[in-house]
Amino acid sequence: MLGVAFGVGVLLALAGSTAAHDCVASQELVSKMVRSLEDSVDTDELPNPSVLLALNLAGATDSGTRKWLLQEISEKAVERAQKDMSSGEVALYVLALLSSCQKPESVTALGQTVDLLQVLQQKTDEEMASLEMDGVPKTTLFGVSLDALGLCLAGAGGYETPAVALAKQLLSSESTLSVDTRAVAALALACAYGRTSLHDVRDLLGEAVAGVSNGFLDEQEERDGVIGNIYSMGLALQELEATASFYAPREWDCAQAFSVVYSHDYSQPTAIAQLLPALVGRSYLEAAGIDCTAGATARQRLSPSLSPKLDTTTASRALITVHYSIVNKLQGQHFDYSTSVRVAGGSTLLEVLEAAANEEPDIFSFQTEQTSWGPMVVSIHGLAASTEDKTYWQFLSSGDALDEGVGTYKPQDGDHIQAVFSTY
Ligand code: B12
Repeated sequence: MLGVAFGVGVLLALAGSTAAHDCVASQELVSKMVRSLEDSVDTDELPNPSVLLALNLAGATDSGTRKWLLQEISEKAVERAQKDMSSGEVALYVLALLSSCQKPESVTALGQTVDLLQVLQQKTDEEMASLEMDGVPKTTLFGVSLDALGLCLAGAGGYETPAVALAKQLLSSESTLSVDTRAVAALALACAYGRTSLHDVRDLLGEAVAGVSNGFLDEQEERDGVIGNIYSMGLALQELEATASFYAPREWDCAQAFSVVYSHDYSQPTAIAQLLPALVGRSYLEAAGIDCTAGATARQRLSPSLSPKLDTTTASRALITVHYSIVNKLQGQHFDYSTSVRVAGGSTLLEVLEAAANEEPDIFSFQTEQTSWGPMVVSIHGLAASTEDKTYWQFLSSGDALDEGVGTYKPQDGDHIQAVFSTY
């Protein structure tokens, strides 16, 4: 373990991940975000490893909620890791455990012990086998990036092959990877860069990280501080925090990037959890180097009942009309149905879908699955998304893909929403 701690220290220094600038959010904002993460912890839902990781990186290691979350994560790891968890999920569990100073290679709960690193290595191998055979991973390159980061930070083997594959994808001229994926991939590569002794590999990894960072800096300059969309900013900021030495002597106008996220009120726990580390000048790259004895910021946990979550004004809101279409031109029997529904202004898209399904259940019935980002629509009109075929229901407004899901997006009067069965 000492070796691991030393290795991580070295790679953090190499990657320049200590905040080399003044961009750190106010204590008030950090405390507000920590409270909102703590309040988001719901005993009835699956624990969210991103929340535990963020609380630890923000130094909020003294709360009861955090301890409960850690216990839940250990229990779910023992129960689910080998059964129904994706490689990326296992990787997030590994990062959450590392950031809690727990050994992922020996997670004990409910009278059982599981080696989560071995599970992660095995699942990463499956991702790589699929990537080599079919040109696409079993899940996504975002997942593979988390895998490489988890294995590398844990000091385990098996991170180098995915790191090299990710570097090649990042450097490919045909690459269309999202900002979110590029950010996590670059964090993984920065970790691998600090560990590998092979010069060729190091050069390749360094070139790919520099490419991602410079691409982000260019985009920030061109788009008034925005990199990707408001929800990719958290991971992009973490990447830029962590890779200063890869884009030196170029400098990062972090104040401009921070002003973009300050102007948005993030409410989803996973969005806050991806952003908070960057706001305290840290990144996932530091997950294995946390001082768990220091409860840096003493805080009172607010009772969930004190944080108003429900908008109770629905009844008095004026009605709006939303046009809604469902389109499948991809698989089996093609279809294209449209309707218009009246809902109270300020309703979520989920409420629009429910109204349409209530009016014409034979056509607009749908199913959702609870995820770390809220309800995800997994089936409409009996046609289900499939991870195997890499199909999903994509949501658009007037032809533009939404940057929020049905649980958060609030359509305007006259909005034309389309759900289009698509591939990714
Ligand atoms: C990969 C990915 C997808 C893949 C998931 C494929 C798969 N089966 O693995 C696909 C292409 C299907 C997808 C779809 C969508 N996505 Co997406 N996705 C991601 C990405 C890049 C990584 C998620 C991940 O793998 N996490 C790691 C795993 C281990 O964690 P997990 O919790 O198990 O991940 C699951 C959820 O994240 C879920 N999921 C993925 N995207 C979304 C979006 C929403 C709204 C919900 C509720 C769930 C969800 O799928 C994952 C696998 O089951 C994130 C980026 C990010 N910053 O997190 C965006 C991200 C979560 N997606 C986003 C969006 C907007 C969407 C869409 C709404 C886009 C659209 N216009 O249709 C749709 C969902 C529509 C629906 N049917 O409800 C936003 C969410 C922002 C927000 N505030 O809600 C993100 C943050 C990207 C961004 N910066 O805009 N996505």
